[in-house]
Amino acid sequence: MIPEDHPRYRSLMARERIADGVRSGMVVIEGASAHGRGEAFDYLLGEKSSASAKRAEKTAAAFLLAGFRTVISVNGNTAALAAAEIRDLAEASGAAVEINLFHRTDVRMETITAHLKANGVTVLEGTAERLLPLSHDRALCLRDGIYAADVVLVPLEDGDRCEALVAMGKTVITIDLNPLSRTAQTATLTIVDELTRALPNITRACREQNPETGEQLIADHDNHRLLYAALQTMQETLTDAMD
Ligand code: PTJ
Repeated sequence: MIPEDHPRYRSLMARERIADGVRSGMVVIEGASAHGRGEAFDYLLGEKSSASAKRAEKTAAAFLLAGFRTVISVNGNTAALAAAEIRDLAEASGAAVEINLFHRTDVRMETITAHLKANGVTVLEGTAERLLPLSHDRALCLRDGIYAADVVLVPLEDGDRCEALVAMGKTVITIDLNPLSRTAQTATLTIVDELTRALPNITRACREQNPETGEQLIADHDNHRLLYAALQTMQETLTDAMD
């Protein structure tokens, strides 16, 4: 039992959710390692949403609201950490939700689907086909889901699918605490922020944003600038710590 007044309560609770996810079969053991890498980068952000991340989150809302067919792609870590936040974002943005796993098994697909549904998420279901040009199981997706989408949100992604989706002409938004990852470097829009902070910020922007603001955010979007700003924030944290 983690006491609420523990100074690292939020971080420890997230770790608990990942550990529970491993125990229930929702999260793969590799997902626990991915989470630890995220935690390390979050320290460098001061565990808060930077000004550039907040701008990225508003721009993500603009892309999602402007999309013709938008899909939120959910993996094991995302489901374990943020099922309720995914539900709220899907409702606010009108995006569909599809499960896409790197370590795909039928049992994991069923466990994650049940967990999302229990949290009020409507999950796209059907027969997945090998529709993406990838040699692993992330190639499997729904023809009327990720394959047909013009805008896809891929939180905590592992690289080559992001590249493949961009090459297919889709707008790919990622949430990744590591600004140096292949996903972060190749996505159309990279939100360098922690998943459970980023999702509510995007949801709020979807609820509040007017179309003119959205159009302007998309027109001004420059992912290189966002990545540079995230690295600068991390550098400032390190410099301050050394003073
Ligand atoms: O559930 P599966 O089978 O699809 O597998 C999911 C994992 C996460 C194991 C798989 O996608 C993977 O190996 O991912 P990577 O390559 O480790 O990339 C995950 C990225 O997410 C890393 O760059 C982490 O820094 C980042 N990350 C981890 N936790 C968070 C995060 N970013 C934002 N918020 C987090 N909570």
